[in-house]
Amino acid sequence: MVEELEFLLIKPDGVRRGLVGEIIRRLEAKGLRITRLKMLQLTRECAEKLYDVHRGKEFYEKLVEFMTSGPVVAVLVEGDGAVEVVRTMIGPTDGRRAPPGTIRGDFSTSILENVVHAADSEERARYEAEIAFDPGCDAYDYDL
Ligand code: 3AN
Repeated sequence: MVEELEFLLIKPDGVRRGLVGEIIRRLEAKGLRITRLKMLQLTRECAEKLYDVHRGKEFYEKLVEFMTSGPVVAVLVEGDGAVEVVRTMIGPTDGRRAPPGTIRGDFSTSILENVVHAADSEERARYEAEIAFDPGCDAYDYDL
């Protein structure tokens, strides 16, 4: 295995349901190093860039709508074989089919609202992290 970088996004349902701490706890407990962390609300343009590979699919519009419906948390981690490790930890796309012990298996019964996103390669992780950590992609409106 080689040292890798992996990008995750805790989706609006994960944030709304108060699962941010639980997900970060699991990543740290596994031994991954968190190197960047940010809460943001994706602009529509940036959500579309993030999901460019799904443009044209029947669920695309619903997906973009959902991903812009509330704040998300962007997480960059590093570790040995991080892409495969994280993809295994989150489980398959459909929460109904994801095995117990995986994040989706433990917290989701939906194929759309499945708590967390993770890049499927290091190259994608870099592409997606550039979007999520770009200040121009953040429409989060909050008062201190
Ligand atoms: P994964 O996130 O497991 O890599 P992808 O890349 O195939 O899955 O899909 C990206 C996101 O699109 C999923 N996380 C999910 O929110 C949504 N999605 C995928 N397939 C469907 C579907 N058939 N119906 C609704 N939403 C879907």
